This record gives sequence, structure tokens and C-alpha cells, in this order.
Amino acid sequence: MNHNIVHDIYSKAIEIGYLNCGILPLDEALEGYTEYLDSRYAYFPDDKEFKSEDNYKMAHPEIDYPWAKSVIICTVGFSDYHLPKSYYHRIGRLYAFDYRHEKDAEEHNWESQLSDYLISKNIRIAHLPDRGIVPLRHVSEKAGLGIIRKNNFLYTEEHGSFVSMSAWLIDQPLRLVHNHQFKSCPPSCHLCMEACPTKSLESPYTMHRRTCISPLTCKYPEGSDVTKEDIGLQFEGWLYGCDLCQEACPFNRKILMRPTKRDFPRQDEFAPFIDPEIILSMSDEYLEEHFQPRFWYMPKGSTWKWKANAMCALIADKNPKAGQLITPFLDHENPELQKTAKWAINHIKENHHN
Ligand code: B12
Ligand code: SF4
Ligand code: SF4
Repeated sequence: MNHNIVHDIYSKAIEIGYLNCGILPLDEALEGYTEYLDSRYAYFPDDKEFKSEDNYKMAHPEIDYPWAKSVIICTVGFSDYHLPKSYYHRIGRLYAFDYRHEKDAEEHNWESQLSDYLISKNIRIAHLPDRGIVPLRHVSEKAGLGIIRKNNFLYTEEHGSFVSMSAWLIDQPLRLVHNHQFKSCPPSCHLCMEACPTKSLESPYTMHRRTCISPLTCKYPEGSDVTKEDIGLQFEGWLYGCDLCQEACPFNRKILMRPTKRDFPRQDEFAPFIDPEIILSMSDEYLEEHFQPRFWYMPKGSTWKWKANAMCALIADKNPKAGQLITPFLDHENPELQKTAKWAINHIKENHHN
């Protein structure tokens, strides 16, 4: 009976389009995760203020869902999407191909399709679409869907680390664990750590949330002041997210060199605007109405942040027009933008960029 349900769930997930699917009893899925969190926060105590309670909550879903017995975990591959030229080293891939809020993306309805299927089989479920209900990489590794590497990312055979994951808690005691033969990171390899501009990834399996470019470009409160300790000078042109520690990895090399096959919906609408010069010239209304729904990590009312990131990118690009383009913002009505502009202009003057 159980074997049939397991087989049916797996087959349905694959039929929907998922790359892979595993199922684990809850204890087995989360075993060891609290200890990993403890050691991360012991290493970076100041990271505790950034949603650490949410992470500990993910480690103990049985508190909110006492009926849950297992977790279903599925992977989605996106390395075959074409990254527009203007997005390169500006927008992180997960964000470029974020199907969660893009209704026209083929993956957009996969989660609700699997949810509906499980409910139709009288299986009770709990599922959180955006943040995930469990630590997705940890559970995926336990289910044999991939391996967590020193840069913290889950790697699969087919898409390297360019995968995202979705999970469902269910009230059935089921198990489906895949055997795999992933090669571990070579002990002497530090390429991902060397590639990290801010040294957020300063040692294996770490990542300092307060200095990682990804949250600094698109999350609050981390990204609220790019002038602090001149951190914005280290963004290397990224406007929203960062993929440098994944791009540096030899296990992603072949995957990144492969020709891409698919276009993400409405990419052409955004591609011409992913340029720091253009972002500085865009109206707040356009950024708010057009950009915000797609790049939704930046909450409503934070269009100034796109412009602050664009100023950092102009400096990183050593754009000869940087001073001229930033000067009009010195007396901008938004105090954050005004502050960033003053800081940027000072830096440009001190370094005689132009
Ligand atoms: C909050 C969050 C963020 C936050 C904070 C991330 C953080 N603290 O690590 C921010 C906004 C910064 C972020 C950014 C990004 N994120 Co994010 N994020 C999440 C989210 C919702 C929770 C992860 C989290 O905070 N966990 C707490 C940290 C401390 O723990 P952890 O990373 O889960 O596990 C650590 C330890 O516990 C330990 N560990 C756990 N298990 C094991 C097992 C073994 C064997 C070992 C050795 C170690 C180990 O190793 C890890 C490192 O210490 C997950 C979804 C989810 N529910 O899991 C997505 C997720 C992790 N993010 C994802 C991605 C892609 C990104 C970005 C690349 C987006 C981008 N293009 O910029 C960046 C990368 C930044 C980076 N260097 O990690 C993907 C990862 C895909 C993958 N292949 O691994 C996920 C799974 C989302 C998804 N939809 O699938 N993210
Ligand atoms: S995402 Fe970028 S800034 Fe963050 S750890 Fe990786 S390389 Fe460093
Ligand atoms: S770059 Fe090297 S150390 Fe980093 S994740 Fe890849 S193989 Fe592991």
C-alpha cells in the first residue's frame, strides 16, 4: 500500500515536470540541522538578528504541524534558461528565473498541481510557497537528490547548483531516498571562497548574511545602507542577487558552458532596462509598477534601492559618466538616495574615476 503511494507521488511529480522527488520521515529529514544552525550562529553571532528564529522554526516543523509524519521534497532545474546578456553579473539566476511570482512560467503552477494531487489522495499537507517549510537544501541532500557543497549550495547531476526546491509536509509515514554517487568537493578546493568579493563565504559551509551581496542588494534590513563600511564598493556590479560563488565552482563549469534551451517569460520586457545608467534615469512609478512585481524581494516603496545599487554598479564599472549621472541625486527628496549619492560622489572624487 505504502509502496504504491510512494510510487504514485514520485510519478506524479515527474509527470508535472519536477527534476526529482524524494520523501523522508520528518525525524530523518531534519536530523542534524539544528546543530548546523548552532554552529553557523556560533561562527557569525551577529547573523542571529536576521530571521534566525525562522530558521530554527524550519528545523522543528512538528511544533506548528504536530500531525506531520514525512516531508516530500522536489527539485526544479533552471540551468537551461537563457540568461539575457544584460542580466549577466547583474541579476542572480534564481531571481532571473523566479517562477514563483511569474504566472506565465511553466513551473508556476507545479506546486499547486502537486498539492491538488496529494489532497485528491486524501493526504493532509502543509506547504509554504515562498520561503519553504523546511530547510530545503538539507532535506534534499538527505533524500539523495543532491549534495551540499562548501559554498552551501545543493548540487544535482543535471543542473549543478542551478536548482530550486519545494517541500510539503504530509501526514503519511512514507520514505523514498535515492542512491547517488556525487563526488565531494576536493579538500584543497577554495575557488568559491576566493571568488566571494566580500569574504562572506570566508570558509567552507559558512556565509555571513551581513556581508553577502545577495541580501545586501535586495533584502532589508541588510541592504538598507550600502555606504556602511563602504560595502557597496564591493558589489562588483551586481544589482539584485549574486552568483559568483556558484560560477567559480568546477562542478558548475560544464553546465554553464552548455547551450541554453528556453526563454523565461517576458524576459525581453526587462532586459533593456537592466543597466545601471538606465535604472538611474527610470521613473519611480515605472520601477514600482513594472519592476517590483517581478523582482519582488525588493518590497514596494523601495525603488530608491535599485538606484542606490545602480550607483554602486557605475562605480564598479568605472563608468566615466558616473559622477555626471549621480550628481542630480545629491539633493534627491529620498534621504537614503541622497546619502548614497553623497557617498558615491565622494568616492569618485577621491579616486579620480572621472
Ligand atoms: C533565507 C534564504 C536566503 C537568505 C539567507 C541565506 C542564508 N542564510 O544562507 C538570502 C536572501 C541571503 C538568500 C540568498 C540567496 N539564496 Co536563498 N534561501 C533562503 C531560504 C528561504 C532559507 C535558507 C536559510 O537561511 N537557511 C539557514 C542557513 C544558515 O542554513 P542552510 O543554508 O539551510 O544550511 C547551512 C547549514 O545548516 C549547513 N548544512 C545543512 N545541512 C548540511 C548538510 C551537510 C552534509 C553539510 C556539510 C552542511 C549542512 O550548511 C549550510 C551552511 O552552513 C532557502 C529556502 C529554504 N527554505 O531552505 C533559500 C535558498 C537556500 N536560497 C537559494 C538561492 C539560490 C539563493 C541565492 C543564490 C539567490 C541569488 N541568486 O542571489 C542567494 C545566495 C546567497 C548565498 N550565498 O547563499 C536556494 C538554493 C538553491 C541551491 N541550489 O542550493 C534556496 C534553497 C531557495 C530555493 N527556492 O530553492 N537566501
Ligand atoms: S552570493 Fe556572492 S557575496 Fe554571497 S557568499 Fe556567494 S559570492 Fe559571496
Ligand atoms: S568551488 Fe570547490 S570548494 Fe567550492 S563548492 Fe565548488 S568544488 Fe566545492
